[in-house]
Amino acid sequence: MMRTRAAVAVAPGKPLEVMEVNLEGPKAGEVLVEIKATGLCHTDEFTRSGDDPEGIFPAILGHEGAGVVIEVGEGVTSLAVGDHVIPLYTPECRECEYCLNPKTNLCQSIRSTQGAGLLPDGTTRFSMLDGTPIHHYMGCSTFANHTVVPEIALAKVRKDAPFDKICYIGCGVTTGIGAVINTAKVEIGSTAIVFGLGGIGLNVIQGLKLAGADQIVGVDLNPGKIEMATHFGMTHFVNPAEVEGDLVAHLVELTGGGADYTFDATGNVNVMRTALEAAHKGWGESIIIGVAPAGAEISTRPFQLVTGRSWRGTAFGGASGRTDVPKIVDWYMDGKIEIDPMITHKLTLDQINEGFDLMHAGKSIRAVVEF
Ligand code: NAD
Ligand code: AHE
Ligand code: ZN
Repeated sequence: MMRTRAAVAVAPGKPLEVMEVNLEGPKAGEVLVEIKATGLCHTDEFTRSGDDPEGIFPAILGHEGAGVVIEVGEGVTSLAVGDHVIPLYTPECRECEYCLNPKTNLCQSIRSTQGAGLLPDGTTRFSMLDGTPIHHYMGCSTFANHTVVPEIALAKVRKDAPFDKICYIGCGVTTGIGAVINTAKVEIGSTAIVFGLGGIGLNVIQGLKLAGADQIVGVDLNPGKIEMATHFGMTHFVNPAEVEGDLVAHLVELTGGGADYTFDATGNVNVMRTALEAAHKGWGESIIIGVAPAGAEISTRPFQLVTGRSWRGTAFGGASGRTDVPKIVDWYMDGKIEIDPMITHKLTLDQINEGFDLMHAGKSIRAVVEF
């Protein structure tokens, strides 16, 4: 048992509370990681706010981290003390029915305990100093200076990559770029529309440029996002608040009949409908990335699908983390993709709630907490 500092989500809708917590050492198949940096993703805020139907409290949130292996539990063979790692909320056991099917990245080997805020043996390693158990979150809990993660949920990455940048590969970068490359499999010369130019949408844009898309339309209510999106490859910007008449009709005209690929990175179900309907008749594919509020449902006229549009979704950009994440770290180190401009704010753990304020104000792309 050791002590570490963590930002604890004590109750839904409450600010995180930074405190000392107890952390038990790694059991069989588990690894103790010292987190060096973590990003704040909109999904953390979704859970903190109380909107996530899967939200459990008290919990240590955070799923976009990077750090160093401090101790390995019994039977751990793929990692050693001193390795640099990125925790994976979508693990890769390489043995389950899902891992063995190339059509999905959704490893299910530990999904039930992970969803219950526990490690695979059904218990938690975190507790308050008075002994109250604290739940894990998405199997990662990176809003803590130290965390325990299953071996199958850690990608080993090169040691020369900076933690304060590659932590973002733990969710936003991989989700956005992967949605383009793994899920949509966008071809050179495609047209695309990206709804929501935040931490995920900008990475969709970066992925589209990498894939060789010709037209990349960005849609956002916040014109403050134009400069950054243009930097990453956006060719046209549309602010729905400034469009007179029907937004779908406007986008269909702008893309010459609808886009080959559209992406929702807002989590708003009305936007998801617009995205589907702005996809090209006959072949357009719309990919849902955004996480919608509890109870929200998507709808459209079935005719939209009958006439050849398809609706799809993606988690963690379709990436198999232990295999793909080290490669994305290489892409960053080789200059194939950019991360630095998107890390707009650096915070200490004590300032973590300011990161959520910046997110709400639309002022940050990614705020990163450095330990
Ligand atoms: P963010 O807050 O950084 O960005 C959201 C953007 O959407 C903002 O720029 C905002 O101005 C814009 N927006 C909001 N309403 C809009 C509207 N009606 N029309 C156009 N633009 C609008 O959030 P983020 O971190 O980029 O996350 C985006 C979504 O993706 C969230 O729902 C998050 O939970 C989800 N997400 C999903 C996955 C996955 O694996 N599927 C991974 C990470 C995040
Ligand atoms: N708990 C929410 C759904 C949350 C969700 O969709 N999570 C994504 C990752 S978002 C990362 O920022 C995911 O990977 N889902 C797959 C899974 O198995 O959870 C709810 O609505 O219940
Ligand atoms: Zn995320």
